[in-house]
Amino acid sequence: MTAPDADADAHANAIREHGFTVLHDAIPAPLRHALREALEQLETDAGAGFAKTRFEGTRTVRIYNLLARGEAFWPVPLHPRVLAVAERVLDPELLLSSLSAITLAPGQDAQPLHEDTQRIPLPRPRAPIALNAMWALSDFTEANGATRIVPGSHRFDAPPRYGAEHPTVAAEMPAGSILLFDSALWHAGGANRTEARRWAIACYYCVGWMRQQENQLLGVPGELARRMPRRLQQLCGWSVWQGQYGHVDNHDPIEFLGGERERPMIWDDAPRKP
Ligand SMILES: O=C(O)CCC(=O)C(=O)O
Repeated sequence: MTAPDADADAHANAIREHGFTVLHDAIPAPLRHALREALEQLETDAGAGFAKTRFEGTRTVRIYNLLARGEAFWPVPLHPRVLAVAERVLDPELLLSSLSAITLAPGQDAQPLHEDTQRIPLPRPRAPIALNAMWALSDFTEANGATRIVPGSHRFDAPPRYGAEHPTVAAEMPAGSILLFDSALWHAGGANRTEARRWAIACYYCVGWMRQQENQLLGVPGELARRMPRRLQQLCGWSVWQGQYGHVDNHDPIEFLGGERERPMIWDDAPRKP
């Protein structure tokens, strides 16, 4: 059961209707600064360079698997306002599909138009199965590459032809905002025509019965996962969806981190045959 929350209901309805919504003043300034510092440090430590594909952006620094790269990133998937909306739109037992930094440098071209679930062989339009939360760690402007979206396109009966030309609007928002959108929405990163970088973290959730884009159970070492807040462990997949999917020999994965299973398997509840 999700707790009553009129603000979350309104944002969830906006996503269902328009495909997106923006949470303003959602990232407290100290958290935003801490995230920027952590990313800058990571870039230095890891010597992170530009990605090498047109999709990822050849003047874009992408850092994947952020949960494993520092506790500074742990609050991101747990953001209470975002989670309240995501649980409504997707599933109370949703998963973290991926968590990555997408930093556009000056000169980055526009990304090819796409949607993030376009390989999933389910007919469109459909109920949302994945949701993106784009955290604006700097202002998002048309000029610096704000994510471009096609409002209402989550209802189209097909994904875009990859890289197709189509009218889009720039999801401009001040630093500290979070753009939430149904991953079936046609979208793309914009072109950065300024002299400054566009800083963002993409926090991508999916329904609990879907395979995650990043394999969190392998990507996050057990000794780190053991220290995570329980909700974050669940989001990574240290849990069993509906008491059925994700068990290991009838055990909840959380037991492998030293935790206790929270409920029986679905078949433990099933009426026993006489
Ligand atoms: O950087 C952006 O604004 C969007 C990135 C994106 O859509 C993606 O990489 O899938």
